[in-house]
Amino acid sequence: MRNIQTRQRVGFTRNTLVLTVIVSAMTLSVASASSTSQPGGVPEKVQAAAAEASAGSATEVKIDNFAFTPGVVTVKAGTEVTWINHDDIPHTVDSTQGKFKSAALDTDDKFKFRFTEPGEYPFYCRMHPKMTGKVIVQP
Ligand SMILES: [Cu+2]
Repeated sequence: MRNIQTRQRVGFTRNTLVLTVIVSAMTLSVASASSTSQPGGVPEKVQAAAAEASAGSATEVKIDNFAFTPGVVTVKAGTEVTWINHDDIPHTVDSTQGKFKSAALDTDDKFKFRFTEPGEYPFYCRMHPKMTGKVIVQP
């Protein structure tokens, strides 16, 4: 009985030690990660915010399998939207309001348009008029 109790206690102590080592190792790696991530004095959170901001000023619409994806994009005024054709056949991007009109886009071709005025801008493919989409521009 005594022996078992002693063994259990030893086991408990060893587990605690291992746990302590793991926790301190984690603390160390977290500490070193946060210190190496800001060599230029830019905290991670600021970098993430900057990435979000730049993502908001450029948006991509993929043309794939006879569809615009996403079909509806909402962007801030001033955002440049890029359409890229991933299909093996040509498509176009035409504003139904005559605001923009792409050439025939071959595979991997891109068309870009910067939306400066808030509003709704429906578009379609003039080769396949059932392919439609819309850009919503917010102030
Ligand atoms: Cu098309």
